[in-house]
Amino acid sequence: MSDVITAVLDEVTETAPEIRAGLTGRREYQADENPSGEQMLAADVHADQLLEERILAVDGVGSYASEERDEIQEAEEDGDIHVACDPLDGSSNLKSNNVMGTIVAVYDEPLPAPGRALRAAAYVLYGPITNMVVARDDTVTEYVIDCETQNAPGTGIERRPVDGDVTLPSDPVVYGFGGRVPDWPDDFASYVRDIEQELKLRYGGAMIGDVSQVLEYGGVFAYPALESATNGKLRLQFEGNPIGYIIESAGGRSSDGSQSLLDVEPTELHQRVPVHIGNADLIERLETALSD
Ligand code: AHM
Ligand code: MG
Repeated sequence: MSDVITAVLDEVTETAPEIRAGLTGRREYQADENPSGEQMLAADVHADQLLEERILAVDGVGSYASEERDEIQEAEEDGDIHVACDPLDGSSNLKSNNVMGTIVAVYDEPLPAPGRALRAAAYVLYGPITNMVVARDDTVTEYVIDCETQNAPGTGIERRPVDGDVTLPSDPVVYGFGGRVPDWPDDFASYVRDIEQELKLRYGGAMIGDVSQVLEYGGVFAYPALESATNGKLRLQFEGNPIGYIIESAGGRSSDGSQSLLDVEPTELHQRVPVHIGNADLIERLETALSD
C-alpha cells in the first residue's frame, strides 16, 4: 500500500507543472456548474482531467473523486486506495492572478471516507514558487517543485525536500476567516473580536494559500458555519479532511466547531463542513466560544 501512496504522490508532482502551465488561457468560465453549484473555470476542468487520468492509472488505486464531478470514477482494476482531489482550490483567484493550489486526499476506504481513513494528504501551492506539502506517517514535509522543469512538463519532474519536519510555530501570528462578516453567527463573531486583538489579518481567498500561511507563521484559518449556510462552504472529502490531517500532523488542531475534522462522519461525497484549523490553543478557544 505504501508504494501505491508514493506512486499517487509522484503523479501529483509530475502533473503540477502541467496544471500550472495550463492556467494561462484557461481563465474563462464554463457553461456547467460543479456539484456544489459553483461556476467552473476551464482551468478547473483541465486540472481535474489530468489528475483523474494519471491517478486512476496507478496500480492499486480503486477510485478517484473530485470537487468538479458528480460521481466517483472507478478504476478498471480493483484497488485499496481511494483518492479525492480539489484540482484547483481557490480558482476564483485565477482572474486576479493570485495563489491557488491542488489538494489531494489519499484514503484506504471507499469514498466518502472518514478523515481517520487517510493514509496521506498533500497540497501543491502555485505561488511565486511551486511547492508541495505532504503529510504522511505523522510527518509533514515541504518540497519545492523546481521552476525550470515547469517549462518542460512530463520530463522527469522531481520534488526536492526543503523542510523534513514542518511544524506550526508555537507563537502564532496570522489569522484569516472566510465568509461575509454580517453572515457570521454571533458566537463566531465574538471569537473573532478576541483574535483580532492578538493576531494580524492575512486572508487571500484560496484556502490553501491561507493554510500555508498558518503553517509558516502560526495562527488560525477558518471558513466557519454561516447564518446562511450552517455547514459553511468547504467540502469534507476534498478540503476539510486533508487539511485537517496536514495541520494535525504538523502539531496543530482542526475542528468542525466541536470535534476534530478527522472525526466528522461522512454522509455524502460533496458534503460541506465548517473548517477551523491552526495552533491547538486557538482552536480550543474557538470550540469553547462556540459551545457557550
Ligand atoms: P474552490 O475550491 O471552488 O475554489 O472553493 C473553495 C475556496 C477556498 O479556497 C476559499 O477558502 C473559499 O473558497 C473562499 O470563498 P469565498 O470566495 O466565497 O470567500
Ligand atoms: Mg477548494
